[in-house]
Formats: sequence, structure tokens, C-alpha cells
Amino acid sequence: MSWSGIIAAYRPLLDVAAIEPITLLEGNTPLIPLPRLARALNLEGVDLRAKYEGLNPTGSFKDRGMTAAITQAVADGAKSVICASTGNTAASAAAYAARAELKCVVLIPQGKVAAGKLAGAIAYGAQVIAIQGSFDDGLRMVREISATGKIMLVNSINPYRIEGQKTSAFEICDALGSAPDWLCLPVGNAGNITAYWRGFKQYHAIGKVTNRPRMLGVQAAGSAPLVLGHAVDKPETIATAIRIGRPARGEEALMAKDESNGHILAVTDNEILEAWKMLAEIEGVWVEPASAAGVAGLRKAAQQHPADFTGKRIVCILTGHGLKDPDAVIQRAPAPVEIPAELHALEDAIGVSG
Ligand code: AN7
Repeated sequence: MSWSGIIAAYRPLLDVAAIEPITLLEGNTPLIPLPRLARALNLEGVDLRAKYEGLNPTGSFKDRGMTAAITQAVADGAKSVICASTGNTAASAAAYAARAELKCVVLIPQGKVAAGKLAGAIAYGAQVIAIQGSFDDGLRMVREISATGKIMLVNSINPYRIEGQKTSAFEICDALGSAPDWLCLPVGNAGNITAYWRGFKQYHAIGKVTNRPRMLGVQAAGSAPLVLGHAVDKPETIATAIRIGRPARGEEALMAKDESNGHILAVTDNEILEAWKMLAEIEGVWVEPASAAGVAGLRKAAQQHPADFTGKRIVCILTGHGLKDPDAVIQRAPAPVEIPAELHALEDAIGVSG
């Protein structure tokens, strides 16, 4: 059967308007085994897999939420949509708004959005506004302007975003035949962890699975309000996607942690970069830095509580594609070796001469 997007696939389980979906055929992403990474992290007997959400149409998991939010916006007669974004929401909103013939306005924190995301938002025809402030400032502004009723908010405060994003939990259960023991993912504005937990609970409640995972939410140490227990006014991290100090769904994230007997922890930028490099170099899976936070958090949690992880089935959510943030690689690597266009120079360079 051909794939027609997440709304068509899971319509009876989703609270979204019953019109023809605005879709780019998002979802149905692969669950990739990571046996080499499991060995490198000394995860004994662990079945480790990655749900590679970077393979969605605009390169991130946001497309699942956006097909639902934009479909609902059309059903509700909206003419324009707005969001604040660290980049991925902006690109996704812009693409789905284009298909729905809606005007799209995106607010981004000036200088803090990765190149591939900014380029996407522009390419899809959104009006891009850089604000002299953080994502949190932008979110406050779009909440205020959408309260006037003149423009529809498509950040994950919008309940249809969560409805769409919970379908990834369904896909994981469908692929495995049960829920995993652990689900590890990065946490920024906390919409995604809220969505996954809702999805797992719903699948359990209707008898599709008999278990639910423990949730491991991971924040960057410089932007870790849910770990610190208070808002962060000047969030910082190399993982710009999760550079968020006042998560809109923070309370729900903490509930997901408590109800699932999980954890929310912080990892340093160095720990994120180590996990990010391992994913690419050991498993051939290149993600944007924020997306490696779940793996970095798993590594840390398994070092602290090995017995909780030994022999378990663990899924890490890789939220965005590596191509979103090429500078994260280029700026950390030496330039390629340059040689004349001659065979002996090539032999010298790769060490097979003489
Ligand atoms: C790659 O695009 O908030 O905890 O404005 O882009 O649901 O916020 C992005 C968040 C993880 C965190 N990984 O998800 C935005 C934005 C990537 C992301 C997150 C984001 P939430």
C-alpha cells in the first residue's frame, strides 16, 4: 500500500478536521538499528534503534505536527499563520503554508538559526523576521499577536501540532510490535516529548500495545530549565534548535517523565558533539547537533544506572537532518587537502605511492 501521510494513516486516532489533508507525505520514517553505537557505548545486550525524523519532507519531525496544524488552519478558515522558531518549525510551517496557499510569518532569533533552516524558510516563501532576542522572546510576541485573532499560531502550543507529532509513537509501536523500554529524545520547547507520551498512552489505552516506554528527555546544559527547575533567561548551546529557556510545554514534559518513571537530564555541548560524531562516523547517520542530545543523554544515564538499560530495547529520536546545520561540521574541521590534478599527487596524498 502506498503511503499518504500521517493523517491518512492514523485518521481515527487523531483529533484533526476531517477535510482533505494538507500533506507532503510526511512520516513513515525508518527505525534504523544502531548495533555499532550500542557496542561503542558499552550498552550490553541492548537493541538500540534510531527513529530518523530528519528524513521528513523538510528535514525534521516538525512536519508531522505541521500537516495537522495547517490542515486544521485551512478547515478553520485561516488566511495566515505565524510561529517563533529556532529554525525547524519555521521551515516546516513555511512549506505546509505554501501548499495550503496561506501567508506564513516566522520569527527567528537573530544570528542563532542554522543555515539550512533559514534557507528553507526563505525558499518556501515565508516572511522571515529576525528579532533582537531569543526564541522565548519570539514566542511571547507571536502569542500576543495571535491572541488578537488576526493570525493563527502554529507553534506547539497549538494542540493540533501535538496530535500530528504523536503519530511517531504509533509508527514505532507498529514497527516493533510493542513500545520500546526507553524512548530518548532532545527537549527544547517540550512539545515533542509531550506528543510522544500522549501517543504511547493512547496506543496502550486502545490495546495496540501492552506496555509503555520510560521517557528520557535531554536538554543542553546551557538551556536546561526543566533540570534546573527554573526558567533560563539567556539560554546558550551549540545545539541551537533547543536553545530555549522557557519551554511552553514544560509542565507536560515533567508529567511525562513522572508518569513514565523516566528522567529529564542535561548534557554538555561536548557530550552532544561526541554523540553527534559517533552517530555519523560509526553508523553513517548524520544529524543536526540537537538531535544527538538524546543519544548523549542515553550514554550518560546508562553510565549512571547501567542496570536500568542492560538488555533493553531503546529508541532514540533523531529529530533533524545533518544538512540543516552544515556549519556545525565545516567550522570544526580542517579544510580538505588540496593537490594538483595529477595521479602521483593523489597517490602521495592517500599514502599508496612508491
Ligand atoms: C532538531 O523549530 O523549537 O521539545 O522552533 O528543531 O518539541 O521543542 C525546534 C525544536 C529537537 C526540540 N530537535 O523539540 C523550533 C524548535 C530539533 C528541533 C527539538 C527541536 P521540542
